[in-house]
Amino acid sequence: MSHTVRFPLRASRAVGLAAVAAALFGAAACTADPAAPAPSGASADRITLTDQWIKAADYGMSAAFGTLRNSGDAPVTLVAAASPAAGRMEIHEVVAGDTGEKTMRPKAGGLVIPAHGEATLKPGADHLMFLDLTAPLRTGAETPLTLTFDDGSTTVVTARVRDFSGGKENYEPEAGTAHHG
Ligand SMILES: [Cu+2]
Repeated sequence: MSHTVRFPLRASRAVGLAAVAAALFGAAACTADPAAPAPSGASADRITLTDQWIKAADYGMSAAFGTLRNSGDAPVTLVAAASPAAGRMEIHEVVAGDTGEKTMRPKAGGLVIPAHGEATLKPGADHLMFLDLTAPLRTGAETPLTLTFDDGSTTVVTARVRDFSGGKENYEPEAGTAHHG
């Protein structure tokens, strides 16, 4: 008597588990949809970069400059930059070294753009450093710059390469390994 009851129970439980498994895999496939857009962060929407340009260079290092403006009610911090023209990029500041010469180094914590204010990137001061150039930066060429802000949001701008003979700061030796050039 008990046998005839148990078999149908086991069978129906197995079917039930299979149905649950199918439902779980179905849900996982939906959430992993690569076409789903990333949430757009607010910081990137509030920042504009104008008058942007990059110093021409044949190899090694270069730098990008311009004016970052923040239209928002809260400060925004630029935390990273990237470009296909550079193996890697850093946000730099320029400080006076022990002997008075200008030395550049990564800006700790990134570059803050004040609420309803601006941050200027210029030779001899804050700049976006190109390290390990992937190809010569020729005058007149354009390259995209991807800026990443504190909330993870990003914006892409195009910058043109310009001739510029100034801004030859030294690179603080202990700050990195890619200071050749
Ligand atoms: Cu630099």
